[in-house]
Amino acid sequence: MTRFSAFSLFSNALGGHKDWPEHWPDAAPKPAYDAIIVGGGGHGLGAAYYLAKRYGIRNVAVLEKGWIGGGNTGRNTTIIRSNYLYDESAHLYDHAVKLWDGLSQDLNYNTMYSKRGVMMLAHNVHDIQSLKRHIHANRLNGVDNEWLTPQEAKAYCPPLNISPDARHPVLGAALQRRGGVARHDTVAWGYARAAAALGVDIIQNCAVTGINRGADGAVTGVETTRGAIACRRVGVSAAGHTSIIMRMAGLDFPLESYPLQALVSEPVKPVFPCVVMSNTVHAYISQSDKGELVIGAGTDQYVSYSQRGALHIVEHTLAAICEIFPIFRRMRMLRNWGGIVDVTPDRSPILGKTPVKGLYVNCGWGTGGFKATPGAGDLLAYTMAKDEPHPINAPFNLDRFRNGRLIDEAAAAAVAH
Ligand code: FAD
Ligand code: PYC
Repeated sequence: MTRFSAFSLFSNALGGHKDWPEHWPDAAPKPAYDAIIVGGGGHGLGAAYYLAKRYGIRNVAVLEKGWIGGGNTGRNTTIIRSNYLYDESAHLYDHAVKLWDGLSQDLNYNTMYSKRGVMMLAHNVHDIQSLKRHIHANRLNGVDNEWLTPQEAKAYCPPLNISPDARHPVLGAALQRRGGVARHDTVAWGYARAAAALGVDIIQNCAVTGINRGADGAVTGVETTRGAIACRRVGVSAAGHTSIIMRMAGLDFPLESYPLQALVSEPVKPVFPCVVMSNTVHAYISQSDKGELVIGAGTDQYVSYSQRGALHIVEHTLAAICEIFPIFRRMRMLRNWGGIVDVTPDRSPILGKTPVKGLYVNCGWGTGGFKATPGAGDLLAYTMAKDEPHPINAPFNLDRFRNGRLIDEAAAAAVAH
């Protein structure tokens, strides 16, 4: 039934954990866990690991409806960077980039994080102004980012076509040298193995179908496809599906779910030394250690929960890639796939407490949450352990959609929204 049975231990649930809170309602089942995380992606597994490692909360279960890492964590193009415009975002994403740095050592698992540089292309005057604004804002926040002329961009990435009569002329580029890529599934596996070693139960093929609440409205546990589990602290980290789960607790979330797709080419020898993103034509590309060109497209224009995107979206992406890198025109594509991303109105995540006591949320990372994986896990763990947000994630609260303190990062990604 489970693919990784070593992780799938119900030991805590069956063993009858003794330390339930004193004020637990008599009629309610005693809590089996000190904390439950819904969603076994990198963020959820990371949160479980940090709960155990940093706060000694080891009696934790991660409930995953499919298999760990089978969601967006295993479907993305793995771009890691922190060149976001606003102060709040720079702090958030740079916190994650700093954690990526020591992650392989921390987990004793090679995440294959490679700081090969992320270059964002400018094709018109607006791009130049916008990218330079990002560069200045980033540097004020201590985040590295620098401007390159077209010739410097080509020297950094030789396959780039900088001919002035190209269809998408390159007028310059912003380069974050600390940016790069990692190997997506290693992150899920690394966190899972390290969390399991600290006592966390990872339960696959176990979808959460309901959130139980007591007379005072606080969380008392979850209903799942494998039975009810009592717990007073539940963190939801179920990218793409958050609004469905929040509705189980009577909450409406400002999220829309869209398919986002990517594809890889046949493997070739090393030819592409960095990551290139074009925000204007919605295309991004790198080369994996297996040799495949990893190419990402934009989101579909319609909401959907299907894990595949519309064909005309990838056609547009491939046309743009072939114009910018004519060297790749004869490459064959091997496979493509999609994930479901949940997007907020300001394209920034929601990470913190919810109006329901004991219910915490990490969502809305949209097209850009892989880079945030260690940071999101770390901050969700902090918020759940202390029942208050860390200063880094405090601005990313739900209230901002009521009080208007939005953090609009719509220009931060190369992905069409
Ligand atoms: P997931 O890995 O999706 O984990 C959530 C888990 O919740 C899933 O495994 C799901 O099965 C589970 N779940 C859902 N409902 C339930 C339920 N009811 N009960 C139990 N479990 C449930 N980000 C970047 O930073 N850089 C990129 O280059 C990048 N490229 C992308 C390209 C594509 C094609 C896609 C789809 C996304 C991309 N992203 C990128 C975004 C990034 O992948 C996500 O933001 C990130 O991986 C989210 O991680 P997660 O752990 O929150 O989600
Ligand atoms: O956020 O860097 C990013 C990204 C690249 C592709 C999809 N998201």
